[in-house]
Amino acid sequence: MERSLSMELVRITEAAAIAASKWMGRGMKIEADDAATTAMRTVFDTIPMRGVVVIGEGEMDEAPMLYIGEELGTGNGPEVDVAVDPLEGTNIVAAGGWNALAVLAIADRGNLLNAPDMYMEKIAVGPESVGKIDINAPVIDNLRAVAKAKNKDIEEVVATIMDRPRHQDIIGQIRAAGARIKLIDDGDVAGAINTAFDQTGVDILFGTGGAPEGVIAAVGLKCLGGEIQGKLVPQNEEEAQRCIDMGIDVSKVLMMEDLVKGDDAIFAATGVTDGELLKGVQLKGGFAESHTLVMRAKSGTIRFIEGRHSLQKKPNLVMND
Ligand code: VTB
Ligand code: MG
Ligand code: MG
Repeated sequence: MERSLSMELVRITEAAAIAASKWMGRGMKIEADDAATTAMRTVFDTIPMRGVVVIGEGEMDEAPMLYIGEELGTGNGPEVDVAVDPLEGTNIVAAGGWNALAVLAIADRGNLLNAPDMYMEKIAVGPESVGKIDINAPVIDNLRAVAKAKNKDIEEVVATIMDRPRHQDIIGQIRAAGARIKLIDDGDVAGAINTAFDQTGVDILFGTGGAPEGVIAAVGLKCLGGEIQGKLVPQNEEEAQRCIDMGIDVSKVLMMEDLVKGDDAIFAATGVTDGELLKGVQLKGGFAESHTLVMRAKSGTIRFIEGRHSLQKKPNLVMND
């Protein structure tokens, strides 16, 4: 995979984030998602690659989604698996909240888990705590392991978890252990990635969110030298059957290599709304500013890229609806 693809991916997530940002706080999550998806597809198809969507936004008849199996790119260049979430946090954008991202990841063909669209229980940490967590261990053991790895008292550890009734038990266990919590409304890709960046103040992610988001976060954490573990949590017979059909044993913990094989992978995310790690898009009258994180697992390079986009020269950036 060419390393120059990294910069091309930045152009894609920038376009999606700028398009979605137009809908911030307007209470219209579907419009925001459509804008991001359309922008993402438009830029993707100018990029020299032979991509196939393995983590996407539904099935073929659910256009305008980037659907699983859709081919992306010009049809020349490297053969890659593509995982997209054009707008990770549609509700966040609708409410003008925190941590919405336009995000995508690519890997060599066949290297991303084709995770079904269902829930995944997750635990994620940054580099210091790699190899020291276990999704099947009690919450307190994982908190102790992270505290030790980071040379902290357990009271200094910050866990992040989505604010959901289904998480009451874990939240109670974190509190009982004496650790602190950052509850988030949505967006566990940002939550997982944030554990690998000191400036976010977050040490560990717990909780159940989307399986597709788990695979995308795994690519990010692979680039960062962090770790995520996941377990699929089918909610009914049909979902359980889908796992069986895909040859996935739901009692098995999905480790980094199960989620993304090897290290030929790239992750890019542009902030749509402000977050701990990335500022959101700002529309400044005539231009838009964007903040993007792009990382390559093979080289371990992590870049923060600030973009300034002329809306005079590129009016389509905000007008693709
Ligand atoms: C999860 C999480 C995502 O939406 O899919 C969540 O992984 C949906 O959770 O990051 P609920 O079913 O509890 O609403 C996000 O937060 C945003 O896409
Ligand atoms: Mg989405
Ligand atoms: Mg999402």
